[in-house]
Amino acid sequence: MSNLTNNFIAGSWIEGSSYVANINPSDTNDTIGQYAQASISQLEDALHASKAAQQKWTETGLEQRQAILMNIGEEMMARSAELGELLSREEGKPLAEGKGEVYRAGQFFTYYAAEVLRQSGDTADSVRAGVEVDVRREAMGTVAIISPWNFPTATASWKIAPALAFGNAVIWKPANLTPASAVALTEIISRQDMPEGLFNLVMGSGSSIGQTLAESSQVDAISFTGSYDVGRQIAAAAAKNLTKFQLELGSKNPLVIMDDADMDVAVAAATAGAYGSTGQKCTASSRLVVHEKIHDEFVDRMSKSTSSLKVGHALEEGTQIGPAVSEQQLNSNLGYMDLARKEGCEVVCGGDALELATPGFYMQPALLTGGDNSMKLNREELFAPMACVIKVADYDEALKVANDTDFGLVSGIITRSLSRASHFRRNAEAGCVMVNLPTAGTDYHVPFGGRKNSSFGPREQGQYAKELYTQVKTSYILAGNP
Ligand code: TAP
Repeated sequence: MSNLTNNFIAGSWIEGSSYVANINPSDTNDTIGQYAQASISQLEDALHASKAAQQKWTETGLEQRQAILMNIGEEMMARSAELGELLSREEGKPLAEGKGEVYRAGQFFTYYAAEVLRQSGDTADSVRAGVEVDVRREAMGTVAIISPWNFPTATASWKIAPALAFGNAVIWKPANLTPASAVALTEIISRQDMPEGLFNLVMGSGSSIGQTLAESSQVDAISFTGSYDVGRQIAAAAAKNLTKFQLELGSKNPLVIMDDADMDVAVAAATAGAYGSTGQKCTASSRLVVHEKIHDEFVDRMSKSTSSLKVGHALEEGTQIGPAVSEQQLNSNLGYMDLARKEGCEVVCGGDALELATPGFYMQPALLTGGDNSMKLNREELFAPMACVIKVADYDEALKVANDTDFGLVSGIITRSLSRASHFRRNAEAGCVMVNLPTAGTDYHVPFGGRKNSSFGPREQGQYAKELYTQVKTSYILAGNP
């Protein structure tokens, strides 16, 4: 077998017990490489090495730690064109999105490089005379990071960067569908002057390596992004060892479009939110909750916008919608199209599989109308380039429909009314709210996360990340003669 790529364990690139092929979803004739699958004993080696390395890392000067994170971030930004192309080749998102993702991932490292130096704690007098109190944060120890394929570099980076910045060792299990991006990031990290074993890449299947990692008593904290079902398994595994954990899971984000909306803003936000990254975004808006007064005009304009999107090979100039990430994902999308028809929706445009010049998992983005919020289509996460319009009579109904979901990651509204926007912002049952913006598109210096079944545990990103990656210690010091 040629083009073998290995895991990075205890400071060395280690051959796998087996290898899996990484196939380009835009062209299934293109095999990107063969990627190592770690054995359970290799995972144990990584866990073992992480312990001593983490101890050394806490003793590493802050400026060195800061410089290492800065180096990683700057290299990623400088190489975003090259690494973005690799990401788009294996994941299928259009080239501009792939490059943008790698650049953003670099920004997570440079942001957390700065956070290394933001050292603060509390001091207080004890209630006992002559005793002082010192409250500070310390690293958790070894952190397990389990990440999905849809943002293979950014999601991992917003976990790895704070984990290292706050003094932890990392064991990273990326998704098996996007190993090339994981290896590219690891290769950059592997060249840094860090203790051997501080950062470990253990590629392998979720059910084997992922599950064993989550169950390990050697892990001090777990950060997981992925599906709701797997998230519950992680939670059960973590609970057995009382391991601290955080979950970012599924979603069913609504975009409300009111009768006073700027129609250009509404169509642009709905198009970007519903179809960007082929709908494979946890922040995608698959429910378009539209006021009846502007329903027909919106559907007409949205139909034109949706039909004009160019579906194509991720690396081809002009492509706006790439393929689904895998055959399984495409079949799931087409299954949801069948369900939409069975449940009584009208297909305004799109929804069919496409055959293009290269064999890939292509589908026309679909716009559906006649939707009801109780339909299975409007209850389950699709992860597809599909959006369903749900007609409502007024703002109160719109808010009710928007909140009527088991999930709560992002909720958006398009309106010119400040009072409606303010009311929506206060009453939307979601972790993130967007006003006159697409539901997708968040920053790196502020918290990110959801409510209900979308998230569990501390928020990610910005300074809030320290809630997962650190633990608080309160010390009492007898300072002098009482
Ligand atoms: P999952 O199937 O849940 O996979 C996520 C990761 O978990 C992968 O690395 C997977 O490994 C691993 N995994 C699978 N089974 C496991 C187990 N039993 N124990 C430990 N790890 C296991 O999700 P996905 O299909 O990759 O991603 C799509 C889902 O992620 C969607 O539901 C989406 O909403 C969610 N997502 C959420 C967010 C946020 S921030 N809320 C962001 C992006 C995606 P393998 O795939 O390699 O087997």
